[in-house]
Amino acid sequence: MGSNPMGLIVALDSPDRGFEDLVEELCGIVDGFKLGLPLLVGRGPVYTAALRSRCHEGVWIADLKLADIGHVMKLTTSLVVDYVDAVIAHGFIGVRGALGELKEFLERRGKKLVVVASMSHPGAEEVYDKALPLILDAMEKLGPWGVVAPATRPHVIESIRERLGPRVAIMSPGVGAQGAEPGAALCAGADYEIVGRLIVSSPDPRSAALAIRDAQGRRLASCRRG
Ligand code: OMP
Repeated sequence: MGSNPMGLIVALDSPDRGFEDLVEELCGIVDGFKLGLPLLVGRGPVYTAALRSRCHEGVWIADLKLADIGHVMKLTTSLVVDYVDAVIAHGFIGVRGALGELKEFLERRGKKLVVVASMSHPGAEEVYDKALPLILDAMEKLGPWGVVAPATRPHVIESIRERLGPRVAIMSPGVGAQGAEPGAALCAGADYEIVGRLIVSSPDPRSAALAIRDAQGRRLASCRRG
């Protein structure tokens, strides 16, 4: 990874609003869209196809946050796999009979697996961060296309990058509404920042996305100088 040092992925979570116009507006400005569980459950997986018809660019990710046995994760994933490029699962469930089966299922369909290595909320320090060495052992074995790591705790991103090397795509949520500043996760080694409310709740989402891109560029320039 690292080909696009300023990746920006927009999180679409709310089931209560139509995102068609927003997707069209942001198409080409951002690097992809992540569809959250409330949206996928509320609107149905096929809604993804309606959104994609508005933008054929970027990476489209189903954020199912899977945490189950392989058999059930494959059943869940099969509902949405044709409409997206990648699917997110939790990392603590392990490889055998779970993430390993899911990765094989996705790869047979030409799709990518993204695994949560740690999370952006404060409670992630209670369990997820403590389990990080074990989760990274599992990630080394598994070799997912991407991992999710918190923009709110850049040192976690740094340790993941150091351990898993340059090839894995690191995607970092927690920018804006959860307190991290645009560009901070990129400076720590992430490839993409995932941004929801700061963009989708803005009265002018296009300007908000462009402002975030500017801020990412400024932050990256300064951390690279330093
Ligand atoms: P905002 O806080 O509105 O920017 O949204 C953050 C998005 O990232 C939501 O779609 C969350 O589900 C997602 N997310 C986190 O906030 N924290 C995590 O640790 C992991 C995710 C995720 O997997 O995307």
